Amino acid sequence: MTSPITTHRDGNVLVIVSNNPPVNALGAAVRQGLEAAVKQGVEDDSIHAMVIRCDGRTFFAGADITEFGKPMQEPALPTLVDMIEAADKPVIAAIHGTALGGGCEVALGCHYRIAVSSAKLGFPEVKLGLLPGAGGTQRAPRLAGVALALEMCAKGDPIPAKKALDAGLIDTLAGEDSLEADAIKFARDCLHKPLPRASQKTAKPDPEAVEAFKKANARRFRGFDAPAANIACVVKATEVPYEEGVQFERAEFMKLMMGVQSAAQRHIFFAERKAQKIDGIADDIKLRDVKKVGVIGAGTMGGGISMNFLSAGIPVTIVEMQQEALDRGTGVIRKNYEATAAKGRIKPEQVESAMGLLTPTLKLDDLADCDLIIEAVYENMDVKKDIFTKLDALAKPGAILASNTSYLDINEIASVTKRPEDVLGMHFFSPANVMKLLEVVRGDKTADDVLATVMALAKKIRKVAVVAGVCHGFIGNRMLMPRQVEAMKLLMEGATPEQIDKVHVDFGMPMGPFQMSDLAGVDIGWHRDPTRIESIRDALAAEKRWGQKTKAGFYDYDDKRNPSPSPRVAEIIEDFRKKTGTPQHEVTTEEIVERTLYPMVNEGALILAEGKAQRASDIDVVWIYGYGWPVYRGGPMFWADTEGLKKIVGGLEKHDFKVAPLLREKADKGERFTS
Ligand code: 3H9
Repeated sequence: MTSPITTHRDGNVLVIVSNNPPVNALGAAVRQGLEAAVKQGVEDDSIHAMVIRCDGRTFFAGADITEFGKPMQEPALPTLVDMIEAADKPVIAAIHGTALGGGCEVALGCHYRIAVSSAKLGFPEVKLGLLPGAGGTQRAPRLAGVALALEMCAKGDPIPAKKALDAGLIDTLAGEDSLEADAIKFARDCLHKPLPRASQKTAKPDPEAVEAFKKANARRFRGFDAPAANIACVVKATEVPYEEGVQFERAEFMKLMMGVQSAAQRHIFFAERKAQKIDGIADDIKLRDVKKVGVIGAGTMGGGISMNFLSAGIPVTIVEMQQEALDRGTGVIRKNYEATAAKGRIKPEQVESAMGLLTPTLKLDDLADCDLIIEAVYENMDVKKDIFTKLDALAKPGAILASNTSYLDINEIASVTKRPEDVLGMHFFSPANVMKLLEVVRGDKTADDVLATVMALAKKIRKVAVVAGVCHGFIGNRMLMPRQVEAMKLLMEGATPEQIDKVHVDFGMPMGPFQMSDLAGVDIGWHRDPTRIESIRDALAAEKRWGQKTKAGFYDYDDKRNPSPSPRVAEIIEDFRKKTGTPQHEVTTEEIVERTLYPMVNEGALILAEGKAQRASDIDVVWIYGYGWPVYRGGPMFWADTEGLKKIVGGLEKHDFKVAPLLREKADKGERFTS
């Protein structure tokens, strides 16, 4: 097998090149090739300096994650990085693309670093539940100071080359098209200078920066193990010599690597990428061109949906029925962009360029030249059918017609058109410009190229897309339903909204079922007849307890929307308990978990067996990106695997749920949903 590492010479400089597509991950063959090449450079007296660079789209993007959990092949990455640093001739890292994780560690092990200005450097290990385990937590603070090292290691967001230059992580910038030549020239300039070794520098303690960092990120880090371990390692670098620091780093790395959280986060890394693949459709299928998008409805959903395309530079025509609603909708879009600009996340001119791509109109006919039209009006089958009948008459041939419905039958909607093959669901999650999930709903007759086009488009607008089949609520909302039903039953049997919500928040969800109802609106789906009170929800809705928007729902809210338990809600619940004669018992945390979370897994198994999700990991992606399921628990199906499917079945049986046959089968066979 040919090595991914090759070398060539430019006079007395040895250029070491990695070519390991797609991202130059530092797998065994790369590490072995690098070791051999550096050894050659050290031993050959006619070589005076070395340059390490990569072919393809990026510098090393990190250790090869697929090797984790398998037997280690020598050399280990930490050994290799130390060996590079120990070389007695200048070694220069020449960086383009993204130097990430182990890749960034290789760069920091080199004596000097040169990068093109479009390059980025970072330690995303924390997002995999890990920490930089090849000296990164020890070298980064020594080179760039504690504050930046903490940002990079414990948060995991990469920094641009210019920032890295200012911070001392790289030494100089190279031309975009002349990286190798500039690196060789730089190497020659370094000859005869003392060799700077990051491990030998001193990292200055900065306890104030550490405390401020912890405080500022407490919410973000809630529930995660890896950020604290990253922080501990960076702090350690300020306290002990390098040799001792890396031992500490190694021990912390191994602890995380063996833990469930990292396994869950790595599962999601691959699950997210796998979700893009559509079973039975070739990767090279010809896609339809989507140059112009139409959105029907300028409400919260339609506006948010439009922003995704505008931000990606795709023109949008947005339609409303009344001028006032249209003005309000476009006003909200502008306000959202301006707020983002005020926070410094986009430039003021980007507000104008995005708004310049938006065409508001009152005429549906103005959508005639759109390549994709997304209907985002309220959930009513008759209304949707009426719109699709009109769209069928006006849309150009080949245009993709999508509904943003969150529950309704896409096949039924498609059936009113003469082109059901062009129809599918695009279920965005609110707020649609923020939430990353997009459920792409494949109708019975949806054409392959239509589905593939929308999946590719999702990537362009930075969504994580998952293919779902037609069923009530698709993947996400269908699994939400049994959870909501059980939560209401538990209220009737003696639990409080606060108690149930707390169990969910402690589990790692951003909010519990009742906090979610209050945010979404208790009146959603309400029959709007205050005299008809058949449930606790009806009673709340009748009293205008519609949630946060009316400052009262399952909780009472103050002016800053801080919730507090509501005595009135307690009364309403008590009243219902009495009226229905529901037997009361003390509800435990265990029971809440078993009755609200286990049924979700059960529903997931049904969805899988019916083929409404392509794979269990897709279900996990839906729950992570659409509902804030804690990523360190890997999604409901991965979580069920870690709990043990037998235990889930036992819990369901204990509470008289009908166990999904697939779940029972897997539990009986000792199998898992996820690999
Ligand atoms: C680490 O370094 C630990 C060390 O500190 C210590 C060791 C002792 N390994 O994302 P894409 C695959 S931990 C294996 O679609 P993009 C990916 O699965 C690592 N495979 O491309 C996909 O495969 P497929 C720290 C990897 O252009 C394909 O490459 N590093 C790895 O949108 C294309 O990926 C990270 O966490 C990997 N490291 O984004 C960086 N990376 O085509 C992780 C990618 O079969 N990677 N693949 O689906 C990324 O963030 C993005 O891939 C990157 C490119 C930004 C590089």
